[in-house]
Amino acid sequence: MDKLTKLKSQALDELAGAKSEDQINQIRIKFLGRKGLLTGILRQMGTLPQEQRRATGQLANSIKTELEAELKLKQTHIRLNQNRKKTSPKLDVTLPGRRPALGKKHPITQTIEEISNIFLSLGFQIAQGPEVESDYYNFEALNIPADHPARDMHDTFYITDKLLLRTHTSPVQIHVMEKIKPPIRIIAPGKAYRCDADHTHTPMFHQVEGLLVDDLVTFGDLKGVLNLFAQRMFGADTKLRFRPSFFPFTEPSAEIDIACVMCKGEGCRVCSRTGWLEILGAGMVDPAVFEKVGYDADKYTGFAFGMGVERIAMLKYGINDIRLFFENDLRFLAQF
Ligand code: 2NM
Repeated sequence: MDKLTKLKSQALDELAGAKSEDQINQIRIKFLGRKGLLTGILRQMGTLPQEQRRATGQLANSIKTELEAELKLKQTHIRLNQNRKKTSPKLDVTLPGRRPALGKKHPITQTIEEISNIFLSLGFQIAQGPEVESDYYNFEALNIPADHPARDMHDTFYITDKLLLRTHTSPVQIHVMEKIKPPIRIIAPGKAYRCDADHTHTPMFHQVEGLLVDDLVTFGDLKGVLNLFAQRMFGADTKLRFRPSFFPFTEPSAEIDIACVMCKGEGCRVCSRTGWLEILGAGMVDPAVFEKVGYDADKYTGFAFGMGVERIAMLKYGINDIRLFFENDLRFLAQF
């Protein structure tokens, strides 16, 4: 029995030092194999005196069971370790980190900022106002009385009979003129709403409107400012065309075209074979508007203009459907 206990601790010692499956197998063979040390002792049981056989046999068997279990456990550990080494990648701390995918500004936001920066560089300031307006600020103060035919053009979203979603950002200019005296140089970028929807109209769209009021402001000043704007926005060789038009809030009024960005004035599908694309409406502020805000119409003159941001972006980037701006398809947005 003494020999058995020693054999057991010898086996466990050797097992503790084993580093590979191969070594474990060697130990298994050495102690439990057909010619193994423990097997040898079990074979000699018959030579023991009758009274010692039972206890010795029990001890030998329990040691055999224990060793088998220890061998198996050690083998499992070694296998786990090998797998870990195989699957865990080597860490190269000198590699650059993974760059996160960066988002960017929506093309309409980019266009608003581009337009705004041009006017900011000319000394205009940015003005903002509410999107829910009263009938007075959206229409009445802009010389569009209740029975005026221009109201039909606006496809207004009414909230109550006096409250509405602004159909243009012009009411912002009225708020500013009520608050401060000339000289005024502002632009009002923002959302406008009209009940209209097709490939060139969405119920919500963006505008940038501008207003400059001072003494001795002329239509020539308007032409100079808009020329400079168009050349910064569409390129230094951009030519403008002023066509007579009508707005209730300006007199005289004009619609302004640039030579078609697609065909350079040759005539194509984009410009309906005219060679021109409308980008702006503008004019000299009607004295009736000045009277509404309490400006002396004999003392001051001013010009105002307005443009649709989606329209500008569509012309600049050659986009044929305004709805692309509102679908938020990353395949479209990621191109800007
Ligand atoms: C346009 C065209 C022409 C305009 C006029 C005013 C105001 F408030 F000063 F009278 N703001 N914006 C204006 C003038 C807007 O958009 C096509």
